[in-house]
Amino acid sequence: MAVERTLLIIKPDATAAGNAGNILAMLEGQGGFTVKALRMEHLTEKSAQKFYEVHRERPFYGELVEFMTSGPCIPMVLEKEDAIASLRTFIGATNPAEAAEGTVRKLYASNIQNNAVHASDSPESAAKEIPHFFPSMTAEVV
Ligand code: FUP
Repeated sequence: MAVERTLLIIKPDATAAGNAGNILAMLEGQGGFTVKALRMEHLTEKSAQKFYEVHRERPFYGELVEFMTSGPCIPMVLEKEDAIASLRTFIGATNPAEAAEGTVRKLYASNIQNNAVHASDSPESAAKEIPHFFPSMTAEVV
């Protein structure tokens, strides 16, 4: 299986709750992901709107943008073999009520909106999302 890069965001809820360190330790330790880039950033409305553009017609889009701009978040680029799919499994289902035991969202998410983390859902998403936060980087493993 190929080594890949993916984008993870520790969302404003988990950052404000002081869970960033524990989540990062899980990702690096048990998850075996390598951190290739990481930053803390308070998203502007324009940036959050662009990031979640695929959801702009969904009823929760406005609230999602409001939540994502409510405080600082911590975007990072993670690398590992099969990183994209394996990170999605590692974080658990979007709705924490449906997330498997031991996943990041089971441990740290409050509800379907305040769900602690985001992870790219496909190679196409990773290719767009990595440069959104890290303009000098791509999804290509170098
Ligand atoms: P995911 O890829 O797991 O982040 O989930 P989705 O692409 O389905 O949804 C993107 C984000 O929209 C989720 F992280 C949270 C938010 N969302 C809501 O706020 N309400 C909903 O009913 C569904 C999703």
